[in-house]
Amino acid sequence: MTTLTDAVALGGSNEPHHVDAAALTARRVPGHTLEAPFYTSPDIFDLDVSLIFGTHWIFVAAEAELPDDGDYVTVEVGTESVIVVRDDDGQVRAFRNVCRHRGARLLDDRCGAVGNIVCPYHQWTYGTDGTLRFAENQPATFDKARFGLRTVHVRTIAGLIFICLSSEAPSDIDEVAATVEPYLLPFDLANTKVAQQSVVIEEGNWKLTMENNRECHHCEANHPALLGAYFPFHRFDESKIPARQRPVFEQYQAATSALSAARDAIGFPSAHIRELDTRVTGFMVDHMPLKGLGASYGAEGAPVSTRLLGQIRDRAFGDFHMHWQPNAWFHLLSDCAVVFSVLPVSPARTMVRTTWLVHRDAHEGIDYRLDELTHVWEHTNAEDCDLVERTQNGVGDPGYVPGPYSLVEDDVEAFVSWYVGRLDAQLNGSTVAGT
Ligand code: 3BY
Ligand code: FES
Ligand code: FE
Repeated sequence: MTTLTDAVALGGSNEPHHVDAAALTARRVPGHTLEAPFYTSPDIFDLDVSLIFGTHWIFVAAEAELPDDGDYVTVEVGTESVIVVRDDDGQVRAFRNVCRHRGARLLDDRCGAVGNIVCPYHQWTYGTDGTLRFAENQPATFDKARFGLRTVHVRTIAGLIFICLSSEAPSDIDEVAATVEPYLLPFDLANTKVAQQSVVIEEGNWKLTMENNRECHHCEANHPALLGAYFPFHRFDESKIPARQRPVFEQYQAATSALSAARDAIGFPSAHIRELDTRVTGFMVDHMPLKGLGASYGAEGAPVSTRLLGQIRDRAFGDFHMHWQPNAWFHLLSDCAVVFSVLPVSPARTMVRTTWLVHRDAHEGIDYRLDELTHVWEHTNAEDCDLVERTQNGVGDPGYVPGPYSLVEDDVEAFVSWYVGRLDAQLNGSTVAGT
């Protein structure tokens, strides 16, 4: 029997337990959820920030969030903060949000616009190209050129901005960009504008947020609004469709054929590419029809904006989506795009930033209504937020043991196996360079 005195001698129950991450990854059982420390331990959280978020390409913003020179967003990953800013020459650049004088945080707001970046402490002043332009009371020998902001790798792909915090970024990004651009460019996201943005803090580990996103097994019971738009069994094996869903499945099959014709009409690529756990920069692209009118997230599949995006000509262009490891998913429709960036806050807190994009010339109240545009994902996000919190509560309970994924949770398994594989590779000191 353990007495209270023993517990205190052992460090007390409130002391953080240090975990052996390498042992945990080594004994992970494929096809099963992770062991509890992956969702609860501060040690694993620190490793996730440094080895997963710190060394991979993470999605942070749409270019439409920075329409003008000097527009910026700040990106917080654990205790790290990055400024993503549009420079005067129109280039998107990224810098550590840390002053080169005595280390003060430079910008506090989540987004804004600057002429220069001025430190609030002693007013060291940096250009949007990161160069130090002004520093008072320095000796004659002071060389401003040595104290520019520290740069962070940044890469835009078809209007989507990705950063990598490590000194050496995975090199397979070129190959991935070349593969996904033919799918993304026809939507011309660079010529969209932000119609709405939401930030939700979920009370759960970031991996639970991602796992939840990677399956629609929970959709029928939890997402009434989403089910107004989505068939709940995209890519399900036909033999697994229950009898009660047969009639809807037949509508899905007809809509899939129509979508294929719409794609062919504009030469849009048709291949479903799934490289979720087979490369350093894991991703997946897929295209599925929508229910009812099949156009967008409006009632009965109705459009949500009068202005079609890019080269899309057929309103019934379904939902093209891209999943990105470790932190993003994207839905591109004929008249809007909804992009999601997930950032870890603490072991049991995660930020989900959702951005709704419409054609740059679409006017609110004339071409689109915000409530119609955002209805599906405002509801879906709130429902997913509850599911993530519910799961965090369960996996943090001493009664939790890992459970098996179902046949329709293969993308959850792919996310987890990518994560475990990448963590393991980094713990063993292998190179981060892409294959
Ligand atoms: O957000 C997603 O992409 C997945 C698929 C549909 C709903 N969801 C959980
Ligand atoms: Fe930024 Fe001194 S810390 S100017
Ligand atoms: Fe969901």
